[in-house]
Amino acid sequence: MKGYYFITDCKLSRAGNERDVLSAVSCGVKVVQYRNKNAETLQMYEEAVRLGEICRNSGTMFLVNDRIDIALAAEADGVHLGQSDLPCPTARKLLGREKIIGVTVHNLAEALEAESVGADYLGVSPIFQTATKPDAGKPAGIRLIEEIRKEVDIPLVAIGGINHDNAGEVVRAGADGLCAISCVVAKENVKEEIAKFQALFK
Ligand code: TZP
Ligand code: MG
Repeated sequence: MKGYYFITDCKLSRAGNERDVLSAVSCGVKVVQYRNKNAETLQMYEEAVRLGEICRNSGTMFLVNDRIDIALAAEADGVHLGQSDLPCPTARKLLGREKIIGVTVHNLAEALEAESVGADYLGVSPIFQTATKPDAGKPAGIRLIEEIRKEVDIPLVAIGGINHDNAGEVVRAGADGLCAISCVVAKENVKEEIAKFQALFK
Protein backbone atom coordinates (compact mmCIF):
# COMPACT_ATOMS: atom_id res chain seq x y z
CA MET A 1 0.00 0.00 0.00
CA LYS A 2 3.04 2.24 -0.02
CA GLY A 3 2.95 5.09 -2.50
CA TYR A 4 0.31 6.45 -4.77
CA TYR A 5 -2.88 4.32 -4.87
CA PHE A 6 -4.91 4.62 -8.05
CA ILE A 7 -8.75 4.65 -8.17
CA THR A 8 -10.70 4.78 -11.42
CA ASP A 9 -13.37 7.40 -12.03
CA CYS A 10 -14.97 7.20 -15.45
CA LYS A 11 -17.07 10.32 -14.78
CA LEU A 12 -14.05 12.53 -14.20
CA SER A 13 -11.65 10.76 -16.52
CA ARG A 14 -10.55 12.40 -19.74
CA ALA A 15 -9.00 9.28 -21.26
CA GLY A 16 -11.29 6.53 -19.92
CA ASN A 17 -10.65 3.87 -17.30
CA GLU A 18 -8.63 1.55 -19.49
CA ARG A 19 -6.14 4.18 -20.62
CA ASP A 20 -5.94 5.58 -17.10
CA VAL A 21 -5.10 2.14 -15.69
CA LEU A 22 -2.50 1.61 -18.43
CA SER A 23 -0.97 4.95 -17.45
CA ALA A 24 -1.02 4.02 -13.76
CA VAL A 25 0.68 0.66 -14.20
CA SER A 26 3.26 2.16 -16.56
CA CYS A 27 4.16 4.57 -13.74
CA GLY A 28 4.72 1.60 -11.44
CA VAL A 29 1.65 2.18 -9.27
CA LYS A 30 1.34 -0.80 -6.90
CA VAL A 31 -2.44 -0.79 -6.33
CA VAL A 32 -5.34 -0.10 -8.69
CA GLN A 33 -8.90 0.03 -7.39
CA TYR A 34 -11.77 -0.27 -9.84
CA ARG A 35 -14.54 2.00 -8.57
CA ASN A 36 -17.72 2.47 -10.58
CA LYS A 37 -20.89 3.59 -8.84
CA ASN A 38 -23.05 3.80 -11.97
CA ALA A 39 -22.53 0.68 -14.04
CA GLU A 40 -24.82 -2.32 -14.38
CA THR A 41 -23.41 -5.57 -13.02
CA LEU A 42 -22.52 -7.02 -16.42
CA GLN A 43 -20.71 -3.87 -17.52
CA MET A 44 -18.87 -3.77 -14.23
CA TYR A 45 -17.86 -7.41 -14.49
CA GLU A 46 -16.58 -7.02 -18.05
CA GLU A 47 -14.66 -3.88 -17.21
CA ALA A 48 -13.19 -5.49 -14.10
CA VAL A 49 -11.95 -8.41 -16.21
CA ARG A 50 -10.27 -6.03 -18.69
CA LEU A 51 -8.70 -3.81 -16.04
CA GLY A 52 -7.71 -6.82 -13.95
CA GLU A 53 -5.85 -8.28 -16.90
CA ILE A 54 -3.87 -5.06 -17.39
CA CYS A 55 -2.93 -5.16 -13.71
CA ARG A 56 -2.06 -8.86 -13.68
CA ASN A 57 0.22 -8.40 -16.70
CA SER A 58 2.18 -5.75 -14.84
CA GLY A 59 2.17 -7.32 -11.39
CA THR A 60 -0.11 -4.62 -9.97
CA MET A 61 -2.57 -5.39 -7.19
CA PHE A 62 -6.14 -5.10 -8.49
CA LEU A 63 -9.00 -4.36 -6.09
CA VAL A 64 -12.72 -3.83 -6.68
CA ASN A 65 -14.68 -1.23 -4.75
CA ASP A 66 -17.83 -2.38 -2.88
CA ARG A 67 -18.54 -5.53 -4.88
CA ILE A 68 -17.32 -8.86 -3.53
CA ASP A 69 -19.18 -10.74 -6.27
CA ILE A 70 -17.41 -8.77 -9.02
CA ALA A 71 -14.06 -9.18 -7.29
CA LEU A 72 -14.51 -12.95 -7.16
CA ALA A 73 -15.89 -13.24 -10.68
CA ALA A 74 -13.06 -11.16 -12.16
CA GLU A 75 -10.44 -12.90 -10.00
CA ALA A 76 -9.33 -9.63 -8.48
CA ASP A 77 -6.81 -9.55 -5.64
CA GLY A 78 -9.41 -8.20 -3.26
CA VAL A 79 -11.97 -5.57 -2.40
CA HIS A 80 -12.29 -2.17 -0.81
CA LEU A 81 -15.30 -1.81 1.51
CA GLY A 82 -16.99 1.19 3.05
CA GLN A 83 -18.80 1.33 6.37
CA SER A 84 -22.13 0.61 4.61
CA ASP A 85 -20.87 -2.34 2.58
CA LEU A 86 -20.78 -5.97 3.73
CA PRO A 87 -18.88 -6.25 7.03
CA CYS A 88 -15.23 -7.22 6.85
CA PRO A 89 -15.67 -10.62 8.62
CA THR A 90 -18.43 -11.56 6.16
CA ALA A 91 -16.25 -10.47 3.26
CA ARG A 92 -13.41 -12.57 4.67
CA LYS A 93 -15.65 -15.65 4.77
CA LEU A 94 -16.62 -15.13 1.15
CA LEU A 95 -13.17 -14.22 -0.14
CA GLY A 96 -10.90 -16.45 1.94
CA ARG A 97 -7.65 -15.67 3.72
CA GLU A 98 -5.55 -14.82 0.69
CA LYS A 99 -7.58 -11.91 -0.69
CA ILE A 100 -6.92 -8.33 0.33
CA ILE A 101 -9.66 -6.43 2.18
CA GLY A 102 -9.42 -2.68 2.61
CA VAL A 103 -11.91 -0.81 4.80
CA THR A 104 -12.75 2.90 4.77
CA VAL A 105 -12.69 4.51 8.22
CA HIS A 106 -13.65 8.00 9.40
CA ASN A 107 -12.45 7.91 12.99
CA LEU A 108 -10.24 6.03 15.42
CA ALA A 109 -13.02 3.74 16.67
CA GLU A 110 -13.77 2.50 13.15
CA ALA A 111 -10.05 2.05 12.51
CA LEU A 112 -9.52 -0.07 15.64
CA GLU A 113 -12.60 -2.13 14.82
CA ALA A 114 -11.55 -2.74 11.20
CA GLU A 115 -8.05 -3.79 12.25
CA SER A 116 -9.40 -6.12 14.93
CA VAL A 117 -11.68 -7.94 12.47
CA GLY A 118 -8.91 -8.54 9.96
CA ALA A 119 -8.78 -5.66 7.48
CA ASP A 120 -5.50 -5.68 5.53
CA TYR A 121 -5.33 -1.91 5.22
CA LEU A 122 -7.46 1.16 5.99
CA GLY A 123 -8.67 3.95 3.75
CA VAL A 124 -8.68 7.04 5.99
CA SER A 125 -11.34 9.39 4.68
CA PRO A 126 -12.02 12.15 3.85
CA ILE A 127 -8.89 14.06 4.80
CA PHE A 128 -9.89 17.29 3.02
CA GLN A 129 -13.02 18.64 1.37
CA THR A 130 -13.85 16.73 -1.83
CA ALA A 131 -16.43 17.12 -4.56
CA THR A 132 -15.66 13.68 -5.99
CA LYS A 133 -17.63 11.83 -3.31
CA PRO A 134 -20.42 14.13 -2.15
CA ASP A 135 -21.39 11.82 0.73
CA ALA A 136 -17.82 11.44 2.00
CA GLY A 137 -18.60 13.30 5.22
CA LYS A 138 -16.84 16.05 7.10
CA PRO A 139 -13.12 16.47 6.36
CA ALA A 140 -11.06 14.99 9.18
CA GLY A 141 -7.76 16.72 8.47
CA ILE A 142 -4.35 15.16 8.87
CA ARG A 143 -4.89 14.90 12.64
CA LEU A 144 -6.94 11.76 12.00
CA ILE A 145 -4.03 10.11 10.18
CA GLU A 146 -1.72 10.96 13.08
CA GLU A 147 -4.24 9.66 15.61
CA ILE A 148 -4.86 6.37 13.81
CA ARG A 149 -1.15 5.91 13.02
CA LYS A 150 -0.35 5.82 16.74
CA GLU A 151 -2.87 3.05 17.46
CA VAL A 152 -3.00 0.89 14.36
CA ASP A 153 -0.30 -1.23 12.69
CA ILE A 154 -1.83 -2.04 9.29
CA PRO A 155 -1.16 0.30 6.32
CA LEU A 156 -3.10 3.56 6.04
CA VAL A 157 -4.14 5.01 2.70
CA ALA A 158 -5.34 8.61 2.92
CA ILE A 159 -8.04 9.87 0.57
CA GLY A 160 -10.27 12.86 -0.04
CA GLY A 161 -9.30 16.25 -1.45
CA ILE A 162 -5.62 15.41 -1.70
CA ASN A 163 -3.66 17.48 -4.22
CA HIS A 164 -0.05 18.39 -4.94
CA ASP A 165 -0.11 21.19 -2.37
CA ASN A 166 -1.30 19.14 0.60
CA ALA A 167 0.05 15.64 -0.20
CA GLY A 168 3.34 16.29 1.60
CA GLU A 169 1.66 16.88 4.95
CA VAL A 170 -0.44 13.73 4.44
CA VAL A 171 2.70 11.64 4.04
CA ARG A 172 4.42 13.37 6.98
CA ALA A 173 1.36 12.62 9.14
CA GLY A 174 2.07 8.91 8.68
CA ALA A 175 0.05 7.73 5.69
CA ASP A 176 1.64 4.77 3.93
CA GLY A 177 -0.19 5.60 0.75
CA LEU A 178 -2.46 8.23 -0.69
CA CYS A 179 -5.07 8.48 -3.37
CA ALA A 180 -6.01 11.56 -5.33
CA ILE A 181 -8.69 11.05 -7.97
CA SER A 182 -9.78 14.35 -9.52
CA CYS A 183 -6.27 15.70 -9.30
CA VAL A 184 -5.12 12.87 -11.59
CA VAL A 185 -7.74 11.43 -13.94
CA ALA A 186 -9.31 14.78 -14.82
CA LYS A 187 -5.95 16.15 -15.92
CA GLU A 188 -4.36 16.16 -19.36
CA ASN A 189 -1.28 14.17 -18.43
CA VAL A 190 -2.23 11.40 -16.00
CA LYS A 191 1.27 9.90 -15.90
CA GLU A 192 2.85 13.23 -15.00
CA GLU A 193 0.35 13.80 -12.17
CA ILE A 194 0.93 10.29 -10.77
CA ALA A 195 4.71 10.67 -10.98
CA LYS A 196 4.54 13.87 -8.91
CA PHE A 197 2.69 12.03 -6.13
CA GLN A 198 5.04 9.07 -6.32
CA ALA A 199 8.05 11.34 -5.90
CA LEU A 200 6.85 12.05 -2.33
CA PHE A 201 7.56 8.46 -1.38
CA LYS A 202 11.11 8.27 -2.78
N1 TZP B 1 -13.59 8.06 -0.81
C1 TZP B 1 -13.44 9.00 0.09
S1 TZP B 1 -13.15 10.51 -0.55
C2 TZP B 1 -13.22 9.88 -2.14
C3 TZP B 1 -13.47 8.52 -2.07
C4 TZP B 1 -13.61 7.62 -3.21
C5 TZP B 1 -13.05 10.71 -3.34
C6 TZP B 1 -11.66 11.25 -3.46
O1 TZP B 1 -11.56 11.99 -4.65
P1 TZP B 1 -10.64 13.28 -4.79
O2 TZP B 1 -10.97 13.82 -6.15
O3 TZP B 1 -9.22 12.79 -4.73
O4 TZP B 1 -10.99 14.21 -3.68
MG1 MG C 1 -18.22 1.34 -0.71
